[in-house]
Amino acid sequence: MPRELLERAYYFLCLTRMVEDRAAVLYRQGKIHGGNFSSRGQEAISVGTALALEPQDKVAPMIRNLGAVLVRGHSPREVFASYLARDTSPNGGKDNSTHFGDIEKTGVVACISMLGTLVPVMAGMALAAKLQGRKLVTLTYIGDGATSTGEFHEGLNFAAVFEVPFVLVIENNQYAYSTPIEKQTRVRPLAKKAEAYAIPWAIGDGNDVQEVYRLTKRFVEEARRGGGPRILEFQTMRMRGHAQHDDFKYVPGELLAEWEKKDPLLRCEQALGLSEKEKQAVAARVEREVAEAEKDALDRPHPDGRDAVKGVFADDSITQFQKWWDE
Ligand SMILES: Cc1ncc(C[n+]2csc(CCOP(=O)(O)OP(=O)(O)O)c2C)c(N)n1
Repeated sequence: MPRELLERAYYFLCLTRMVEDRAAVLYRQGKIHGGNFSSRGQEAISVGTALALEPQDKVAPMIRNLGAVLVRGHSPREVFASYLARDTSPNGGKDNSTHFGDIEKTGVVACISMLGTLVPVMAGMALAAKLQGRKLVTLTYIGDGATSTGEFHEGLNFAAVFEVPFVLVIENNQYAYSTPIEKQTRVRPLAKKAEAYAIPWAIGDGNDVQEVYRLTKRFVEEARRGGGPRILEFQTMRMRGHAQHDDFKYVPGELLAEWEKKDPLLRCEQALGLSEKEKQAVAARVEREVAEAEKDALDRPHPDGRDAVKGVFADDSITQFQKWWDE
């Protein structure tokens, strides 16, 4: 990666980690309800892949892809407003996680919780783009566990048959909730599943942002030139529980210690050769931005209950609901 881009990657790696660390604190303070997820240890996959896309491309994040959401231009303000369900939340406070996007402005297609579903959705979007003659590529992510779902296979078969410009990124973080990969599938590497559909694949080090960027860029450009879909598998480790409620005691401590040494932020710092002073300067900038965003969200009220069905049902249902609410 050119130095300037690598510096940008480092900034987004730090920003992702700090936003998630602060969200975890807010969750523990009882200010965030529902789920609160962390991509700690795998931030380089979200950041490296998103940086390899062009502005017209579309990306659909899952719960461990905050880095991609931030790189594409959503602000920490929006993230905190969403987590804290404030009136400024992009989803109107309906979901207190990162299930939001803006297909036109940032090219982010909102996360769908049902595992595997984004594969056919993004393959379909790629087909639409192809039919319209638009040179855009779609990309989404999937965990090791979700490569066992039916939609993963159906979506890939569809993408291969119609030769659509779609890239699927498998994040092999070793565990799906408490299920280790050995109990999930016999196929190694996971990306080899692509061969069932004659899709080219590659594997890479998910904790090295430069490798993630390089491989993604290559596959995205091949897909853009009409080569059809591509699958990338990145090896990494989930360094936290499935969500905040999960103490992940089922993960051996030695395994975590081994991966801690391969921390993607550390690797990026080493690649850039940053001095202590330079690291502190980035940390101070990120800290300030995150603190401002958090305060901004906490200062906002929750949304008006009247708007609960806005964006969910057709307009006349909204009017009926609001009439009922007012009565
Ligand atoms: C179809 C479907 N089945 C089950 C779930 C519940 N669920 C949510 S996350 C998860 C584990 C996912 O593991 P993996 O795909 O490896 O991704 P990771 O959480 O490790 O990033 C499960 C079982 C779901 N959301 N959708």
